Amino acid sequence: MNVAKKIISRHLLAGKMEIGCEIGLKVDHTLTQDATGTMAYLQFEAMDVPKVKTKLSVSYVDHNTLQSGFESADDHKFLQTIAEKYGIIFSPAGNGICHQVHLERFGVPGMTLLGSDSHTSTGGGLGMLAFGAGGLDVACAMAGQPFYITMPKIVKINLKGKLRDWVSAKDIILELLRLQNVKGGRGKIYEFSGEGVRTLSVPERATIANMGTELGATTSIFPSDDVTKDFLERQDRKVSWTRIEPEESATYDEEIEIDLNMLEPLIAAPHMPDNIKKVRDLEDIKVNQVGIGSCTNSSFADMLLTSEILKGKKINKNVNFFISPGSRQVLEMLSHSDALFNIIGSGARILESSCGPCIGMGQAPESSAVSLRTFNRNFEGRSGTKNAQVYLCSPEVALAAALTGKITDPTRYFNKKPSANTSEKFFIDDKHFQLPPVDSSKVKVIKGPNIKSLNEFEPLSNSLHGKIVLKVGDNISTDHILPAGAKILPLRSNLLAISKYTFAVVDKSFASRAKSTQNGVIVAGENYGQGSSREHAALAPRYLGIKIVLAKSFARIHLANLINFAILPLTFDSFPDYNKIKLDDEIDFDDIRNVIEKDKSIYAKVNNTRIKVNYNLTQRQKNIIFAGGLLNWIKRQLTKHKSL
Ligand code: MIC
Ligand code: SF4
Repeated sequence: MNVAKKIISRHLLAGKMEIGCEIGLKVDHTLTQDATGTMAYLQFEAMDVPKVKTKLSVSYVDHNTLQSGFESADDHKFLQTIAEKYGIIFSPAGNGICHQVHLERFGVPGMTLLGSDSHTSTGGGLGMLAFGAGGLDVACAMAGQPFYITMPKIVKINLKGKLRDWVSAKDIILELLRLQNVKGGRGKIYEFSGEGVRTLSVPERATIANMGTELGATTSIFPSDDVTKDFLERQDRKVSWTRIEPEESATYDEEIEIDLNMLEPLIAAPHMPDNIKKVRDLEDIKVNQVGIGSCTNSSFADMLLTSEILKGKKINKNVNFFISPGSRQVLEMLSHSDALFNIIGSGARILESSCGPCIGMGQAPESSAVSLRTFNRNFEGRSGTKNAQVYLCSPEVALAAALTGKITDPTRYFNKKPSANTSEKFFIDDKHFQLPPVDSSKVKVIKGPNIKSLNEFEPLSNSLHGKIVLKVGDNISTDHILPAGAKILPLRSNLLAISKYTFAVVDKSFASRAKSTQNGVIVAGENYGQGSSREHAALAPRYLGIKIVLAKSFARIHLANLINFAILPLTFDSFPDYNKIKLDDEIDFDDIRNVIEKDKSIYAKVNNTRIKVNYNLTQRQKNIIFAGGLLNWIKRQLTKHKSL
């Protein structure tokens, strides 16, 4: 067996390890972050389970840390108190970005991790089988339910050779994005293997596993080997280590080879992570802003490299340069040496250890600015400035641009790479994690006025007379469906308020139009819902009356979120039919519930033609849709269980 199958087989609760079959996995760890966490814990609370049933659950505060009003601070207080009540570790604002901190202090090779954030896959850098999911799926896992996925193909990424100086782990994942694109990873787990793996540290592996999400992959994973052991030893967590490597005779469903010696610095140009170019082909484009941070590139090694390069130098006067270290540990270690001094002295702006600019929480670039970021997503408008040109790159490329003021190939600009010593023991300071009390009977959960109760949705009706309220193209991300940013993120606990921003960047009148239509249908192209795990991108449309999304294809997490909130995901049987439908068309689905129950074909009536549409739902998923969503269904299951 390969590494992925070894871990799947040890966690398999339902289904068979056959490609395309639905499998249910036991979840060992969960993580939430504050932007998705409030909803997830409200849902968990509604399940009426006294304590979480996982081995470990951590609630991180890292996204909404700007606190420009009372809303986010209230959310954080709610998260702190509900964590105490249900046996969850609370990691307050300032501790760092969930994925970086989980890797440092909690991750265990061979275990499963489910997180209400799409980049939970970062744990794959440590040999965890780690998935991003909607908050409701995470709530179910905390209640002891299996996590369901479709058994993916396991693709071996065979890394040969060794990276040259100034070429980095980020370039490996950008190369994979060049080869496979933002939908190439759907239905796949990327398992990294080969001699090149041994040359990559755990943080470098984490950078790669993190951005596997941009390929649409189910997840990405590395073996747990001597490099992993060394990392855990230096984190004072040797006991967590076990060796997990593929068997000699391990087989894979596909294989891709990447020769690390041949790689050169790459960059993702606006506005998609797969719009990959060679840095040397874009040289001389003027740069206005550079940022180093986010869960992709904010490790101690990334920051130390930044310090070594910036030592005694000055950032170009036309560049606004900021860093956000990934965790308190990283920041504390930088401050123990001259490293932070070098960075500050270069003219850098030092931001909090949080997601910050990656999710549009500050540092919006100037109009039409070129911004180079070491992040993982560059969807249009995500930075907070609609016409900004955001590029994704390695810290090496970012630093070259910060010094020269233009896109610059670091292999040609810099001399020998400085040897940054990252082999020392990490600085361990766990006192800022808040452990739940053994007896939580007196804990009072505090809910501020912005935290509204959950909405109930009615089950799918027998027939649906709908209207097309939106028609969009390929690769629509959840940032298009429900944008983030400093203004909208604080409304994540208030569905009524946040739903007004649904599709705001695509069509400002969408929300009011959909609400007045009620039986709204959205028509979309391929890979609908790529990107983040935010279930609000399904919840808000559902709240506005959307009952069906008819697309050419869907992204994994969003598809699950649609089902969880009883929006029926349908696909075109024949892609040219997409062209037969336009905005405001009436669309009829006769006897649809019955048809799905009996596994018959669905035909939609639109513009006097019949269009065949497909659904690919397991019995479990049908039950969820028929029940009006996962929460209704799970509550029924748990009640049944209790009364037995
Ligand atoms: C993101 O990077 O888009 C986010 C913000 O981390 C999201 C989660 C969210 O929308 O709260 C994600 O990646 O899942
Ligand atoms: Fe935070 Fe950005 Fe990572 Fe999302 S991608 S978890 S917003 S740092």
